Amino acid sequence: MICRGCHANGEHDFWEFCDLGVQPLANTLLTKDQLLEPVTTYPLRPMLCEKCMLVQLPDLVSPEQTFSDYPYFSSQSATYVEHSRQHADDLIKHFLMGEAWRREHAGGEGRLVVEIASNDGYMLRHFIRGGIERVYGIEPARNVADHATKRGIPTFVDFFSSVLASKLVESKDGLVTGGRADVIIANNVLAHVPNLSSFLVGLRIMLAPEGVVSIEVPWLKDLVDGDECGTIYHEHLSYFLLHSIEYALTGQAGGLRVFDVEHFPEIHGGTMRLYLCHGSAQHEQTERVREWQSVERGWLVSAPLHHFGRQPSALKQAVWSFLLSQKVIDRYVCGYGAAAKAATVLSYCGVGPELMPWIADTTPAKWDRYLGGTQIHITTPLALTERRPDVIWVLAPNWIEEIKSKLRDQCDWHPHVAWQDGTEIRMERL
Ligand code: DWN
Repeated sequence: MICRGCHANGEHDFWEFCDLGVQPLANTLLTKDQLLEPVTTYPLRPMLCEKCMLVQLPDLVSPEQTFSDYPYFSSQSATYVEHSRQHADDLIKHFLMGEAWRREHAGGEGRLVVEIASNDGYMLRHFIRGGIERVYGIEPARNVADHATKRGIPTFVDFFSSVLASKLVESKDGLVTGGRADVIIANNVLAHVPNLSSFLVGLRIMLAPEGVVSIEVPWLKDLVDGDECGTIYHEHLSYFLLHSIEYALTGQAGGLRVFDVEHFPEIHGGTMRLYLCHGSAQHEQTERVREWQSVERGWLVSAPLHHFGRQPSALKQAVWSFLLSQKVIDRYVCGYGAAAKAATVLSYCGVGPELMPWIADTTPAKWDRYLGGTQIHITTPLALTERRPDVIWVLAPNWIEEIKSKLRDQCDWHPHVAWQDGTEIRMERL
């Protein structure tokens, strides 16, 4: 194994982070006919690189296999849409209207914003609304990119890499007008990238001299402290600390530096947002970066990473005890939110339709499919009103407040709502 971050490859450089058994890909959503066919499973055993502290899975699955037809649409969560609107407005205010930008662009072609993994256009539409002259997305999943295109957001269907970055910067015609970007956004994509060096070099190639890259990625410290083993699945190849990203940036992918960092504990189980620029750019490093580095150092000394391996089996016990206790008193339990993290948890715990027959989800692309590895049916939220379950287990606990509020509006029979909180399943009356 070669570390994706620092390229360490010694036998003693890696340490097993946790063992989630063998599982199908989290977003394997089967049709009824496919239920009779074998499902391919892959080991889910992330390793920790002791040199750069990057937790990672080996490349077992090609990105094409995972992302060619993708059922995740960022716009499904109002909380996330609002978070992204504020993010876009902040980027415009701080980096696209300032003095540095005016100096660099006097007489130029206008501001350029590029988003990598732009999904259904949930974010870029705010830059178009904000009057930014040139905006485009890069999204590998054609079915998702089509939604963005229909919304009027130019979207280039491909995986981002150093080769693609050079091609796009040089491009003179067509959808992409070429040139270097003033702002590059890469939210919830770094974890999915097999060739991290090529990705980071691509950012450097594509970034204007005083431009800014804004990256959001789940923070490993939140994953560990919050016991969130559900967010470990094959799509997520890497689990980052700021430390491991800075390590990668000083290696082969050098040339960029982190100048600011922010924490969003409520987004996707705990997200860090990093701001990067060229090493020679004028953006000064903030005090927040030094504080963050020191928090991570102190945390690593307490060695929590070495204890995480116990978390999955503790969660399995909690899940079984919750489901069996409901079965004993004859309560009808359904799920809500067929998230990728739900697939990991249910598959690892061995939960099937006999304990939870269906999951409601607002995403049309998931309806009438079965969660691979569990064979649980996914259906529309209308099923809640029709079947009036006693307990609704929210399987996307990262959006618990938003979902509870929707359920309060829809479920006038006041069912119980359950959700995972670390290694516990909490439950309350709606
Ligand atoms: O990196 C990734 C991220 C950030 O999101 C991906 N690889 C895939 C995805 O992970 P996920 O599937 O675990 O994400 P969510 O956002 O936790 O998924 C929530 C699910 O719940 C979606 O299927 C949409 C659904 N949902 C719903 O039915 N009603 C969500 C909300 C908020 C709702 O109100």
